[in-house]
Amino acid sequence: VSGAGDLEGVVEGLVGSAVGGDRRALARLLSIVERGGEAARTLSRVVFPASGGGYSVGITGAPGVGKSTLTARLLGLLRASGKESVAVLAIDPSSPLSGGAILGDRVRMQEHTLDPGVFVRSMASRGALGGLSRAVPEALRVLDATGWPLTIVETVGAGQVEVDVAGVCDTTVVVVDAGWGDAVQANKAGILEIADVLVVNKADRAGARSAARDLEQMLDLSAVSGWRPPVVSTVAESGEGVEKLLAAVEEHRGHLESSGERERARDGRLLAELQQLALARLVELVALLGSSDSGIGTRRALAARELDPYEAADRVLVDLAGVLP
Ligand SMILES: Nc1nc2c(ncn2[C@@H]2O[C@H](COP(=O)(O)OP(=O)(O)OP(=O)(O)O)[C@@H](O)[C@H]2O)c(=O)[nH]1
Ligand SMILES: [Mg+2]
Repeated sequence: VSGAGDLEGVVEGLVGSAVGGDRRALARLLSIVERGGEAARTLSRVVFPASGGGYSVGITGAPGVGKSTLTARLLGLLRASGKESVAVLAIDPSSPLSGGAILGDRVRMQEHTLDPGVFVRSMASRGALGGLSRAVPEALRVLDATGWPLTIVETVGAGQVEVDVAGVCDTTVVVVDAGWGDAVQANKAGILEIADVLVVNKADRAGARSAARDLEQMLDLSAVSGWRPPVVSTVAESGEGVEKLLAAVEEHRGHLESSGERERARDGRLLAELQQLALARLVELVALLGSSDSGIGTRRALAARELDPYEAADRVLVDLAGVLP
């Protein structure tokens, strides 16, 4: 790829192929999103106008609680109803070295890989600016714009990254398991606050009932107004309770759509994205100013006590207006 026009042509070609059902083209587009940079910006510009109608369901929770097994069950149910095609993004926020877990997910999804109505892809952070919290909403828009009206996002782990990533979905499902002794920890990580649906998986094990009871009590205490997250018990291994989970997700979707909350939340997420991007750009530009003539002038004036730090900061911001394209 030599020039900007070429880049745009290549990206548009890939998008066209992906819309036509070419999975390798779609996979390449998602690699572009993962890598970030100029190609990702071009891709964002190409797909954005055609995105916005898709629905996303985030599934998050501590390692090993059964997210992939649940996801595979949900895929089975959704595809059996034959309604729409479903994409799955498996997100690994940890280092690329932990690729084993992702491979496990692929194996688990294998029964669905021959279904043309299912697309499964894992994404890892490649250290790009903003990392996964930038890449995931972009990946969702690419899927949305290329004909995938529903995406399930599985996030491994239980930290701030998961909260951020799960927060970009329309409906967030938080999974705990029956042996749940870390209620307080999950609460600390803010993971319960982002839940639209709560799942106690491995309900075939001792402790499932008390885990569900604990969750209900926490919900009682948190005095939510509006939507109260339902608590669903499942045995992902056997499929028990998964219909109820799907019904709870659909009920939440119905609630979002009838209350107008879906658009409000989506606009709010776009605003947050804009703020993040603008801030990251600003940090870059301010750092660049240090070596520019006007930046050096401002620093001299500061050192000479001709400007105080507030005035110097204002001058830096005014100078930026001249730097921006
Ligand atoms: N007993 C029991 N085991 C389950 C159930 N659901 C999943 N498992 C098992 O729990 C283990 C982890 O399941 P996964 O679906 O890979 O869990 P995960 O949350 O996707 O794990 P990571 O992606 O590694 O965080 C596997 O050995 C599953 O077979 C269940 O309902 N009951
Ligand atoms: Mg998994």
